[in-house]
Amino acid sequence: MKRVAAVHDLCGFGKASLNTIVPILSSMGVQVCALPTAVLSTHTGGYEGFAFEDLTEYMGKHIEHWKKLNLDFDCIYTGYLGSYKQVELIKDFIEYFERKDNLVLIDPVMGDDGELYPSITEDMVKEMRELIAHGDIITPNVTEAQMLLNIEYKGCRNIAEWKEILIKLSKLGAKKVVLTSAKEEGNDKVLTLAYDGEEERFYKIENPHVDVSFPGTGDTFASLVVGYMLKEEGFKESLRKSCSFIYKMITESNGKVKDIREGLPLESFMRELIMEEFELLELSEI
Ligand code: PXL
Repeated sequence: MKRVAAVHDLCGFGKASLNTIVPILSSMGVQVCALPTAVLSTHTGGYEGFAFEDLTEYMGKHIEHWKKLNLDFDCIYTGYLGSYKQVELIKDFIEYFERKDNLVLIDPVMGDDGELYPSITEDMVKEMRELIAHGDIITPNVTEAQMLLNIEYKGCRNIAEWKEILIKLSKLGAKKVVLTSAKEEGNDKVLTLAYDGEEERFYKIENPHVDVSFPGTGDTFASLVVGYMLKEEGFKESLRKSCSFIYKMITESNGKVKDIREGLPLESFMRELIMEEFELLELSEI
Protein backbone atom coordinates (compact mmCIF):
# COMPACT_ATOMS: atom_id res chain seq x y z
CA MET A 1 0.00 0.00 0.00
CA LYS A 2 1.33 3.43 -0.91
CA ARG A 3 1.94 5.77 2.01
CA VAL A 4 1.68 9.56 2.18
CA ALA A 5 3.00 11.89 4.86
CA ALA A 6 0.34 14.62 4.93
CA VAL A 7 1.67 17.85 6.45
CA HIS A 8 -1.50 19.88 6.95
CA ASP A 9 -3.77 21.15 9.70
CA LEU A 10 -6.74 19.46 11.33
CA CYS A 11 -10.00 21.42 11.34
CA GLY A 12 -12.58 19.95 13.69
CA PHE A 13 -15.51 21.11 11.61
CA GLY A 14 -15.76 21.63 7.86
CA LYS A 15 -14.29 19.70 4.97
CA ALA A 16 -10.78 21.06 4.61
CA SER A 17 -7.20 19.91 5.15
CA LEU A 18 -6.82 16.53 6.95
CA ASN A 19 -10.61 16.09 7.11
CA THR A 20 -10.49 16.01 3.32
CA ILE A 21 -7.15 14.33 2.70
CA VAL A 22 -7.85 11.27 4.87
CA PRO A 23 -11.18 10.20 3.29
CA ILE A 24 -10.05 10.91 -0.28
CA LEU A 25 -6.71 9.13 -0.11
CA SER A 26 -8.05 6.24 1.99
CA SER A 27 -10.79 5.71 -0.61
CA MET A 28 -8.10 5.65 -3.27
CA GLY A 29 -6.26 2.91 -1.40
CA VAL A 30 -3.49 5.14 -0.04
CA GLN A 31 -2.42 5.18 3.62
CA VAL A 32 -2.32 8.68 5.14
CA CYS A 33 0.18 9.46 7.91
CA ALA A 34 -0.70 12.86 9.37
CA LEU A 35 1.87 15.39 10.49
CA PRO A 36 -0.51 18.07 11.84
CA THR A 37 0.66 21.68 11.59
CA ALA A 38 -2.18 23.21 13.61
CA VAL A 39 -5.48 22.28 15.21
CA LEU A 40 -8.49 24.50 14.60
CA SER A 41 -12.13 24.28 15.63
CA THR A 42 -13.16 25.06 12.02
CA HIS A 43 -11.38 26.19 8.89
CA THR A 44 -10.95 29.93 8.65
CA GLY A 45 -13.23 30.52 5.65
CA GLY A 46 -16.32 32.26 6.93
CA TYR A 47 -16.40 31.10 10.56
CA GLU A 48 -15.81 33.86 13.11
CA GLY A 49 -13.90 33.26 16.35
CA PHE A 50 -12.31 29.92 15.44
CA ALA A 51 -9.98 28.33 18.01
CA PHE A 52 -6.43 27.87 16.69
CA GLU A 53 -3.44 26.04 18.15
CA ASP A 54 -0.13 26.29 16.30
CA LEU A 55 1.77 22.97 16.57
CA THR A 56 5.27 24.18 15.59
CA GLU A 57 6.73 23.16 18.98
CA TYR A 58 5.09 19.74 18.90
CA MET A 59 5.98 18.85 15.28
CA GLY A 60 9.67 18.29 16.09
CA LYS A 61 8.78 15.50 18.58
CA HIS A 62 6.39 13.92 16.08
CA ILE A 63 9.10 13.88 13.39
CA GLU A 64 11.78 12.56 15.74
CA HIS A 65 9.61 9.56 16.58
CA TRP A 66 8.95 8.87 12.88
CA LYS A 67 12.71 8.95 12.27
CA LYS A 68 13.28 6.43 15.08
CA LEU A 69 10.64 4.16 13.53
CA ASN A 70 12.49 4.34 10.18
CA LEU A 71 9.27 5.18 8.36
CA ASP A 72 9.34 5.82 4.67
CA PHE A 73 6.84 7.49 2.41
CA ASP A 74 5.89 7.24 -1.25
CA CYS A 75 4.78 10.85 -1.13
CA ILE A 76 5.21 13.91 1.04
CA TYR A 77 2.27 16.24 0.61
CA THR A 78 2.34 19.60 2.38
CA GLY A 79 -0.43 22.18 2.62
CA TYR A 80 -1.66 24.64 5.23
CA LEU A 81 0.99 25.58 7.81
CA GLY A 82 0.36 26.82 11.35
CA SER A 83 3.25 29.29 11.19
CA TYR A 84 5.89 30.47 8.71
CA LYS A 85 8.42 29.08 11.21
CA GLN A 86 7.38 25.56 10.18
CA VAL A 87 8.97 25.96 6.74
CA GLU A 88 12.50 25.32 8.03
CA LEU A 89 11.30 22.19 9.84
CA ILE A 90 9.43 20.93 6.76
CA LYS A 91 12.42 21.54 4.46
CA ASP A 92 14.49 19.32 6.81
CA PHE A 93 11.67 16.76 6.89
CA ILE A 94 11.61 16.59 3.08
CA GLU A 95 15.39 16.33 2.90
CA TYR A 96 15.41 13.47 5.42
CA PHE A 97 12.51 11.46 3.98
CA GLU A 98 13.01 12.23 0.29
CA ARG A 99 13.95 9.28 -1.92
CA LYS A 100 14.85 9.20 -5.57
CA ASP A 101 11.42 7.92 -6.52
CA ASN A 102 9.02 9.50 -4.04
CA LEU A 103 6.73 12.36 -4.90
CA VAL A 104 6.82 15.72 -3.13
CA LEU A 105 3.67 17.74 -3.72
CA ILE A 106 3.54 21.20 -2.19
CA ASP A 107 0.22 22.98 -2.08
CA PRO A 108 1.14 26.54 -1.01
CA VAL A 109 -2.13 27.14 0.86
CA MET A 110 -2.24 30.85 1.65
CA GLY A 111 -5.31 32.53 0.22
CA ASP A 112 -8.03 32.86 -2.39
CA ASP A 113 -9.90 35.54 -4.34
CA GLY A 114 -6.96 37.94 -4.05
CA GLU A 115 -6.80 37.78 -0.23
CA LEU A 116 -4.61 35.96 2.29
CA TYR A 117 -6.54 33.63 4.64
CA PRO A 118 -7.00 35.27 8.10
CA SER A 119 -4.22 33.28 9.80
CA ILE A 120 -1.62 33.76 7.03
CA THR A 121 1.02 36.51 7.23
CA GLU A 122 3.38 38.12 4.69
CA ASP A 123 6.22 36.14 6.34
CA MET A 124 4.42 32.99 5.23
CA VAL A 125 4.43 34.17 1.60
CA LYS A 126 8.19 34.77 1.81
CA GLU A 127 8.87 31.38 3.38
CA MET A 128 6.49 29.54 1.06
CA ARG A 129 8.55 30.82 -1.89
CA GLU A 130 11.46 28.87 -0.40
CA LEU A 131 9.42 25.77 0.37
CA ILE A 132 7.98 25.33 -3.14
CA ALA A 133 11.52 24.93 -4.51
CA HIS A 134 11.51 21.50 -2.80
CA GLY A 135 8.39 20.24 -4.60
CA ASP A 136 8.15 17.98 -7.64
CA ILE A 137 4.64 19.35 -8.13
CA ILE A 138 3.13 22.57 -6.78
CA THR A 139 -0.59 23.38 -6.92
CA PRO A 140 -1.21 27.09 -6.24
CA ASN A 141 -4.51 28.75 -7.07
CA VAL A 142 -4.22 32.02 -9.00
CA THR A 143 -4.14 34.12 -5.82
CA GLU A 144 -1.30 32.07 -4.35
CA ALA A 145 0.58 32.04 -7.67
CA GLN A 146 0.53 35.82 -7.92
CA MET A 147 1.54 36.22 -4.27
CA LEU A 148 4.45 33.82 -4.77
CA LEU A 149 5.60 35.88 -7.77
CA ASN A 150 4.82 39.17 -6.04
CA ILE A 151 2.82 40.44 -9.01
CA GLU A 152 -0.46 42.29 -9.17
CA TYR A 153 -3.49 40.11 -8.42
CA LYS A 154 -5.68 39.69 -11.49
CA GLY A 155 -8.20 36.87 -11.71
CA CYS A 156 -8.40 37.17 -15.46
CA ARG A 157 -5.43 37.05 -17.86
CA ASN A 158 -4.93 35.77 -21.37
CA ILE A 159 -3.32 32.38 -21.99
CA ALA A 160 0.04 33.87 -23.01
CA GLU A 161 0.20 35.69 -19.65
CA TRP A 162 -0.76 32.54 -17.73
CA LYS A 163 1.94 30.59 -19.58
CA GLU A 164 4.49 33.19 -18.53
CA ILE A 165 3.29 32.86 -14.93
CA LEU A 166 3.58 29.07 -15.08
CA ILE A 167 7.16 29.33 -16.34
CA LYS A 168 8.07 31.91 -13.69
CA LEU A 169 6.63 29.62 -10.99
CA SER A 170 8.60 26.64 -12.27
CA LYS A 171 11.74 28.78 -12.13
CA LEU A 172 11.16 28.99 -8.37
CA GLY A 173 12.16 25.31 -8.34
CA ALA A 174 9.33 22.80 -8.87
CA LYS A 175 9.37 20.79 -12.08
CA LYS A 176 5.61 20.62 -12.46
CA VAL A 177 3.25 23.50 -11.79
CA VAL A 178 -0.54 23.25 -11.60
CA LEU A 179 -2.51 26.47 -11.47
CA THR A 180 -6.15 26.27 -10.40
CA SER A 181 -9.15 28.62 -10.73
CA ALA A 182 -7.75 30.64 -13.63
CA LYS A 183 -9.95 32.77 -15.89
CA GLU A 184 -9.25 33.82 -19.43
CA GLU A 185 -10.56 36.94 -21.16
CA GLY A 186 -13.61 36.18 -23.29
CA ASN A 187 -14.04 32.68 -21.84
CA ASP A 188 -16.48 32.06 -18.99
CA LYS A 189 -15.02 28.61 -18.23
CA VAL A 190 -12.78 27.98 -15.22
CA LEU A 191 -9.32 26.81 -16.22
CA THR A 192 -6.83 24.48 -14.63
CA LEU A 193 -3.49 25.16 -16.28
CA ALA A 194 -0.32 23.17 -15.93
CA TYR A 195 3.28 23.22 -17.02
CA ASP A 196 5.56 20.22 -17.08
CA GLY A 197 9.01 21.79 -16.99
CA GLU A 198 10.80 18.53 -17.78
CA GLU A 199 8.86 18.00 -20.97
CA GLU A 200 8.30 21.71 -21.60
CA ARG A 201 4.61 21.06 -22.17
CA PHE A 202 1.59 23.13 -21.16
CA TYR A 203 -1.87 21.74 -20.42
CA LYS A 204 -5.29 23.31 -20.07
CA ILE A 205 -8.51 21.83 -18.72
CA GLU A 206 -11.74 23.83 -18.99
CA ASN A 207 -14.68 23.34 -16.62
CA PRO A 208 -17.96 25.20 -16.97
CA HIS A 209 -18.18 27.87 -14.25
CA VAL A 210 -20.44 26.85 -11.36
CA ASP A 211 -21.58 29.75 -9.21
CA VAL A 212 -20.70 28.28 -5.84
CA SER A 213 -17.45 28.19 -3.87
CA PHE A 214 -17.02 25.34 -1.40
CA PRO A 215 -14.16 25.95 1.05
CA GLY A 216 -11.54 23.20 1.01
CA THR A 217 -11.94 22.39 -2.69
CA GLY A 218 -8.21 23.08 -3.24
CA ASP A 219 -7.36 20.43 -0.62
CA THR A 220 -9.71 17.97 -2.30
CA PHE A 221 -8.09 18.67 -5.66
CA ALA A 222 -4.52 18.28 -4.37
CA SER A 223 -5.47 15.04 -2.56
CA LEU A 224 -6.93 13.61 -5.78
CA VAL A 225 -3.78 14.57 -7.71
CA VAL A 226 -1.65 12.80 -5.07
CA GLY A 227 -3.92 9.72 -5.22
CA TYR A 228 -3.89 9.44 -9.01
CA MET A 229 -0.15 10.10 -9.23
CA LEU A 230 0.42 7.28 -6.73
CA LYS A 231 -1.79 5.02 -8.83
CA GLU A 232 0.73 5.69 -11.61
CA GLU A 233 -1.77 7.51 -13.81
CA GLY A 234 0.87 9.99 -14.97
CA PHE A 235 0.76 13.76 -14.62
CA LYS A 236 -1.61 14.57 -17.49
CA GLU A 237 -4.16 11.85 -16.70
CA SER A 238 -3.99 12.59 -12.96
CA LEU A 239 -4.96 16.20 -13.67
CA ARG A 240 -7.74 15.23 -16.05
CA LYS A 241 -9.24 12.74 -13.61
CA SER A 242 -8.91 15.11 -10.63
CA CYS A 243 -10.62 17.96 -12.49
CA SER A 244 -13.43 15.67 -13.66
CA PHE A 245 -14.08 14.33 -10.16
CA ILE A 246 -14.02 17.79 -8.58
CA TYR A 247 -16.42 19.10 -11.21
CA LYS A 248 -18.76 16.18 -10.60
CA MET A 249 -18.72 16.76 -6.82
CA ILE A 250 -19.35 20.50 -7.20
CA THR A 251 -22.20 20.21 -9.71
CA GLU A 252 -23.91 17.36 -7.85
CA SER A 253 -23.61 19.14 -4.47
CA ASN A 254 -24.67 22.57 -5.73
CA GLY A 255 -28.03 23.54 -4.22
CA LYS A 256 -28.14 20.46 -1.97
CA VAL A 257 -25.87 21.69 0.84
CA LYS A 258 -27.57 23.98 3.39
CA ASP A 259 -24.43 25.80 4.48
CA ILE A 260 -21.66 25.80 1.89
CA ARG A 261 -19.11 26.83 4.54
CA GLU A 262 -19.10 23.14 5.58
CA GLY A 263 -17.45 22.33 2.25
CA LEU A 264 -18.15 19.49 -0.15
CA PRO A 265 -20.20 16.58 1.27
CA LEU A 266 -17.37 14.16 0.52
CA GLU A 267 -19.03 11.16 2.17
CA SER A 268 -21.56 11.01 -0.68
CA PHE A 269 -18.79 10.54 -3.24
CA MET A 270 -16.26 8.26 -1.61
CA ARG A 271 -18.01 5.06 -2.71
CA GLU A 272 -17.49 6.09 -6.30
CA LEU A 273 -13.81 6.78 -5.70
CA ILE A 274 -13.43 3.32 -4.14
CA MET A 275 -15.23 1.71 -7.09
CA GLU A 276 -12.60 3.16 -9.45
CA GLU A 277 -10.31 0.52 -7.95
CA PHE A 278 -12.16 -2.24 -9.79
CA GLU A 279 -10.79 -3.20 -13.10
CA LEU A 280 -13.10 -3.57 -16.09
CA LEU A 281 -12.38 -6.76 -18.00
CA GLU A 282 -13.91 -7.76 -21.31
CA LEU A 283 -15.88 -10.95 -20.91
CA SER A 284 -13.82 -12.53 -23.68
CA GLU A 285 -10.65 -12.02 -21.55
CA ILE A 286 -11.97 -13.95 -18.55
O1 PXL B 1 -8.59 24.74 2.40
C1 PXL B 1 -7.51 25.42 2.80
C2 PXL B 1 -7.49 25.62 4.28
C3 PXL B 1 -6.84 24.72 5.09
N1 PXL B 1 -6.79 24.87 6.42
C4 PXL B 1 -7.39 25.91 7.01
C5 PXL B 1 -8.07 26.85 6.25
C6 PXL B 1 -8.12 26.71 4.85
C7 PXL B 1 -8.85 27.68 4.04
O2 PXL B 1 -9.56 28.51 4.48
O3 PXL B 1 -8.66 27.87 6.86
C8 PXL B 1 -7.31 26.06 8.49
